Amino acid sequence: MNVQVAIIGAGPAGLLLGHLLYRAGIDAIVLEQRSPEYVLGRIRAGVLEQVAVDLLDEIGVGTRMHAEGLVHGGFDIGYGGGRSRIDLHGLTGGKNVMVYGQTELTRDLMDARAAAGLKTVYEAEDVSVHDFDGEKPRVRYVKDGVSHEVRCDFIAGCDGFHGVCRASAPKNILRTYERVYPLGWLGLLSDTPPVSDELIYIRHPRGFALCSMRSRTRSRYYLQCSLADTVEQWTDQLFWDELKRRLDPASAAALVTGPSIEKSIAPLRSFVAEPMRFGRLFLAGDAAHIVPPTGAKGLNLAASDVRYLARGLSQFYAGDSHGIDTYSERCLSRIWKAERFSWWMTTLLHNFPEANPFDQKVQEAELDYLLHSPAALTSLAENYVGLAFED
Ligand code: RFL
Ligand code: PHB
Repeated sequence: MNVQVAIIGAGPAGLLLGHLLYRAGIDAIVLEQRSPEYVLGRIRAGVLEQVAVDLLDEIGVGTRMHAEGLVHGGFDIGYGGGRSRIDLHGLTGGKNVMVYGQTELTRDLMDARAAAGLKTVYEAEDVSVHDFDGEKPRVRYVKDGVSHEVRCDFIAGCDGFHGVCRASAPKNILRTYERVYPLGWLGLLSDTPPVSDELIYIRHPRGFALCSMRSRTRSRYYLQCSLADTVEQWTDQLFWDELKRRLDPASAAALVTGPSIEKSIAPLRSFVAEPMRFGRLFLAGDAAHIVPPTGAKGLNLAASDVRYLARGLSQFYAGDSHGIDTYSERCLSRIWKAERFSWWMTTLLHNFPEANPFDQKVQEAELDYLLHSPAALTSLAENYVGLAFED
């Protein structure tokens, strides 16, 4: 078959790009190696910046998000047995974030794609990308034992960190930058009311913790854990007991516990691949970069990448290649700032096994400075709600 754009991966980046292109009148196919149920079963991001909210509105997919999502104008930092509120709204001149799960956003995009009759091939096996150094790239895949070939103008690699697109980029051009943190996040989802109306990020000598939510009746909690830990070893009871130890006394007393619906351990990593374009192959989202989840930036970066890519491709079909020629550079300028912020927030709030007493004192001083400096608080808030676009 022939299409203008072949999108590899039906995570948030691929589905969002698919719909942006559809709205721009560009014909695309999405190839995904997993089933829809598997994709929806991955419990991940929860916080959307204004840019992601605006994009969903732009493509007419924001109705349920506005009805069910929770607008947050601040969050708390728990420290030294107390809590300090970061007034995002006040510090940024009126900006907020939207708490709406990645699962729900993905479901909305899947539904919109199906309603528009757009083609998505789930459980596509052995996806491979070819000839993207020329003008007529090809993508091959196998579905139900039958081989297929897609001829296209462009390939969008939205296939996540372990995908095939970055792995197919020429090794002499691809450069990667990486930091792996010696710790993980153990996440637990439960149908219990959140402990607080807003998120709480906690620095504690026993390790970081985060109280988040999906709705007024569904909570998402995280605990810093060792990478050697297993989910089986963390019974629900152990999880709740440990969370209570890391919470301030008032929150610990208010915490409602219950059976977990999901539990998983995620490693923490910072990673950037440069450039993000190889001829007619573009990388977007986790395929090109990873941030540790502390700054809530991963999904938002995926949204900003595909915003640039969709605009660049629309311009290309209107006769102007400037947008795709500057795609990599413009994305990376935003990505590195989010990498810096996510690394900083991770360093500020976690308990690093290799930290010596000096490191710990500096970390405490940094937090103390932050919580008492309007300038530092403004910088935190500006980054958390999302940096403005340059164009
Ligand atoms: P995804 O979601 O990984 O989707 C990639 C898709 O590509 C498919 N795929 C292939 N398809 C075909 N052929 C192949 N060879 C393929 N290889 C892979 C995969 O099956 C998958 O469906 O990447 P995408 O679309 O770039 O989206 C990125 C986000 O998922 C990610 O950045 C966020 O979840 C990160 N993240 C957070 N981001 C936020 O903005 N705010 C948050 O609050 C937030 N919290 C989090 C997070 C990530 C977490 N984990 C688990 C790492 C919290 C956690 C715990
Ligand atoms: C989440 O709700 O899953 C979540 C929220 C904020 C983060 C990371 C994850 O920084």
